[in-house]
Amino acid sequence: MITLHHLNQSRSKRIIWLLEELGVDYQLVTYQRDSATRRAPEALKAINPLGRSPVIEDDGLVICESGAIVDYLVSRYGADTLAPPLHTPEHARYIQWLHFAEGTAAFPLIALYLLSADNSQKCFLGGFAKEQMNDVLTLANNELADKTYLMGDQFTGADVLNSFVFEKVGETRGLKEYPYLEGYVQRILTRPAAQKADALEREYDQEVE
Ligand SMILES: N[C@@H](CCC(=O)N[C@@H](CS)C(=O)NCC(=O)O)C(=O)O
Repeated sequence: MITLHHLNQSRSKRIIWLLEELGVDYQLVTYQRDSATRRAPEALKAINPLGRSPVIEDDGLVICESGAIVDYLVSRYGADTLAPPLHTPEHARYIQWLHFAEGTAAFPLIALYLLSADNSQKCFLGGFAKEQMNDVLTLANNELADKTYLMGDQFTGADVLNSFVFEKVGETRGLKEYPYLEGYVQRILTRPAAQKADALEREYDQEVE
């Protein structure tokens, strides 16, 4: 059985969502952030020396990094459904979107979040991150102008992975200026597996009253 080391209010919710989409057996080991430092507890370092989530264990294999986890899980359990066929241009584009999520889209989101914790976005980094965030959202909005999902008609692991940034931006500032992206986010988040992940994330989040 797959084990997911899940930290509350984190990128890990996407992995619950993916496991639900795949319909595989899994169990959660849950951790709570320190409410002041926002860091994960020391216990998480027993499975990932960096003490970060998500982490999965499957057949004795431990894998960190949400992009790698999505790639691994889809390749092993959902290659026929949640990814375009291997060795096709579509598969190459799919891999590009997988890397985009953590390699490009997450940076401005995290920078803006950390600056907001300091109550100061009016600085070089704040302006830089806002511009990059708008670039990311514009790119995704244009891409989705004539598509149901990032890969066209097929819902894939890339949609699950990229949802982290789009969902968070939707919650904090809304996506009205990006109507195609806004419709897309509503569409993917109403999938039963996404709703289940949301419910489980809330259930295991001790910060939610
Ligand atoms: N690029 C990594 C980032 C992992 C990461 O930073 N996770 C955060 C939660 S979203 C975390 O565990 N933070 C706890 C800490 O830094 O102590 C991934 O995609 O898995």
